[in-house]
Amino acid sequence: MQGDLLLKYVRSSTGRPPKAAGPRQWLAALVALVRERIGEQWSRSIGAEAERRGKCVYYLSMEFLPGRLLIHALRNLDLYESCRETLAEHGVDLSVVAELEPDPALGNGGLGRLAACLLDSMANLGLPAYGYGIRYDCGLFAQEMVDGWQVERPDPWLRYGNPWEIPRGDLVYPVGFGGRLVDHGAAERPRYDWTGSDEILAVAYDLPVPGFQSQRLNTLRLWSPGAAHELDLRSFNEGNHAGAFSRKNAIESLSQVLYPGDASPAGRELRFKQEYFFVSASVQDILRRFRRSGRPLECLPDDIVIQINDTHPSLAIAELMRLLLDRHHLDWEQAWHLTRRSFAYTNHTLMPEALETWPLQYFEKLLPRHLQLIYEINDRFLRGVARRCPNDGALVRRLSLIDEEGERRVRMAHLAIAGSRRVNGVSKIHTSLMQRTTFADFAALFPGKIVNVTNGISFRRWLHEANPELVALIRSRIGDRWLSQPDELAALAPHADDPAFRTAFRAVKQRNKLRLAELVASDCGISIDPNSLFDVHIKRIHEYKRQLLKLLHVVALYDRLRRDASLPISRTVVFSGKAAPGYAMAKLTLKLIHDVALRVNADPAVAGRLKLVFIPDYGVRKAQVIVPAADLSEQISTAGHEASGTGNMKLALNGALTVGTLDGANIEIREAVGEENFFCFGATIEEVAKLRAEGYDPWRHYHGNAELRAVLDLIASGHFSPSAPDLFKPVVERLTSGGDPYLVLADFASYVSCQEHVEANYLDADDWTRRAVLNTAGLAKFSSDHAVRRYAELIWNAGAREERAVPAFTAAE
Ligand code: 26Q
Repeated sequence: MQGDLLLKYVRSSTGRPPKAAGPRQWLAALVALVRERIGEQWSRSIGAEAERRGKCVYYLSMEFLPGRLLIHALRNLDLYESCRETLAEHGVDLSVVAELEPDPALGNGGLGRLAACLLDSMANLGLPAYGYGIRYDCGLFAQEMVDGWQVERPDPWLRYGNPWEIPRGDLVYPVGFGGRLVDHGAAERPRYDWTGSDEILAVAYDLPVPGFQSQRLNTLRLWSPGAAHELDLRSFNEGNHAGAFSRKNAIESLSQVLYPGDASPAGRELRFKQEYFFVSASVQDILRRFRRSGRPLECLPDDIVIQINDTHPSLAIAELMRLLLDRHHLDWEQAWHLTRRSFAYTNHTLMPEALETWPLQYFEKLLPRHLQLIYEINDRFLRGVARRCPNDGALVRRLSLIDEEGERRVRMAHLAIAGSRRVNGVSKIHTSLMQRTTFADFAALFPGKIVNVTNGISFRRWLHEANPELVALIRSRIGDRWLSQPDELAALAPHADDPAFRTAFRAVKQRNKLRLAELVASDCGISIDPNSLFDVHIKRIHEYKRQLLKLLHVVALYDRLRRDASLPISRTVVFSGKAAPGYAMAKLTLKLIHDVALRVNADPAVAGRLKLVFIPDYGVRKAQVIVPAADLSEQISTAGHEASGTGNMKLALNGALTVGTLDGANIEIREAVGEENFFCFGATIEEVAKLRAEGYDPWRHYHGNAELRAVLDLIASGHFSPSAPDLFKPVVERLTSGGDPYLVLADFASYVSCQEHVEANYLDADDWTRRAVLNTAGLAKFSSDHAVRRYAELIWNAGAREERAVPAFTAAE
């Protein structure tokens, strides 16, 4: 039946008979089939009827990493098997067709993938929601490795168009920059007009967000500077060709790349403009939809909530104030009351260099009205602080929205906290650090405002789609309700004690390992042993995530094997991840991984018992192959630095055991799966703080640990870079004379001895599998469905459809 329909779509959407169709035509037909199935749902979901029934959540994010949609949608709609069979009958492999779909890599890492998982869960729970972001022409760069050096290439994911998107020529908003302010009001009641600004247009493009077997289909709305792409014809006709083109280029640059180079002032200014561009269009769109409901503005916070994903969209707070004051002519108190109750802010990092601030200069030049509003917000806020804590000038300076030291800057996190109903951290420990350290003054001022919602992941994407064999096995034991009710995955735990189940579980893992081995063979030209321990470190390359600690361990094992070839080691270490283009130490780390791999993999003394591979161009697609195949998940950040982590959840869900520090969500994962099923090592947050306070000296570890010294000396000696013996000296210096800011040397001994434990445990394959099953079952509560329920209860005051009967959500203020 579905098969016939599919054949019909091949003809109607490609103009070819099925026997003449190539993979691109099959892709078009499959998309048409899915679109037809979800189109009806979609129009019902966005109809006014559906929206009136629930509070609408607007999720604003500079990043989205939704991954490909075809297989996800086919599985959600239960069409996967029938379509696979129809294609097979025509000699076509569905997985080959699926590879042709562009992967919207519109994000860097965790924050963007979290946005996608939360949207998935909101659709699954029937909660009306829109994601808002930018339709970047080039998403995150594609990573190529040339002799071990990262080379960034543009990823023009829209080259052949995006089969899923719907351009919304009817949704276009003007967004202004620059200009000046004119006061129109009377002296006691000023009213400002922001005039003369350079206006560009934002055009909406919609992508569907289907839920699992649910009636609800949500929308990811991405903004593009659309109609403004037109050349300025008048200027062109007047002979100003260069001027007309340069304006066109300036406008288009707004959505050209995600994270334009942060090193130059031009790059920073462009990023600032991107933030305002998408935020202004989104807030205008939100108000338009709200106005259409016919409800009075006072009801705004009852009907909507705007969740801002880190501070990048926090200009939305000033933008809503501007629209309420200047367009809808509310007075300040009303406007501020509505604004503060409409926003909520999620913090994703406490690292000082990642806390966003913008120079006042940018506001003066580009957003003068918003600067004025931020001054006013700050003035009123600080007067309130002074009333409550008189004579504490230091406190006022610490809380101010403006950092007065040096070049004056707006502290975006302070704006976000002041303008939100709730602020949340993304793991228990991260939230507690927010309350006790970075935002302690705010926590004291607004008790109860900073709350915790530990991150979660979509089980549909990270199990159902990534690991279908494991899903079939789980279904055979506990059915499939857990796909829509993930908490029920916990019912798998007793099966860990069933030897037959363990055997089957291990066989699935083995097949997934073979699949990864194929990827490694094709991507890296290296053959790896699927019977070895697959030890996986996959995430952005950053010093705090400590790829170097893993690498020192590899070099230590290598050195041991060189001395004693009979050691019972059998391990494949897999790295994957991208470095920020301007982050020299991260890039040098990649080169070191590459050079160590060359040496280790070729050394006859190692005899293949230790392999090191780096899989290039990490992203959602590669993750979906690596994650199901991992035995060991490396979550080894310096305690206190990883806000949560979500890769840790994906790997444990797929039956990897974790070796990890007590950081971020690792702590909660360890609690959930049982301490005995988690390999914990390293300094705790308190110990890290103490070490630093005492004046941490990496040399002490260098001199006190012979193996560590040998490892560092080997790297510094040029052993891995014979043609450029000094190449890796900066790495070794960073870890020694450079002060080792992320305490790699301090944790080395503890890490190596923990890994000995891992090694010994892995020898008992059956018991390892038992513990792997307990990891899968224990991850039940790290589903993003669970996280969304918590957001709904604690922050949004919104019930998912099925829960709306539950009374008494307390108002969040
Ligand atoms: C800041 C200032 C100027 C320019 C860019 C930025 C910037 C951009 C992106 C700062 C941070 C980010 C991204 C942060 C991020 O992805 N954080 C991760 O979020 C995950 C989801 O909550 C967590 O699991 C990770 O622990 C956290 O690192």
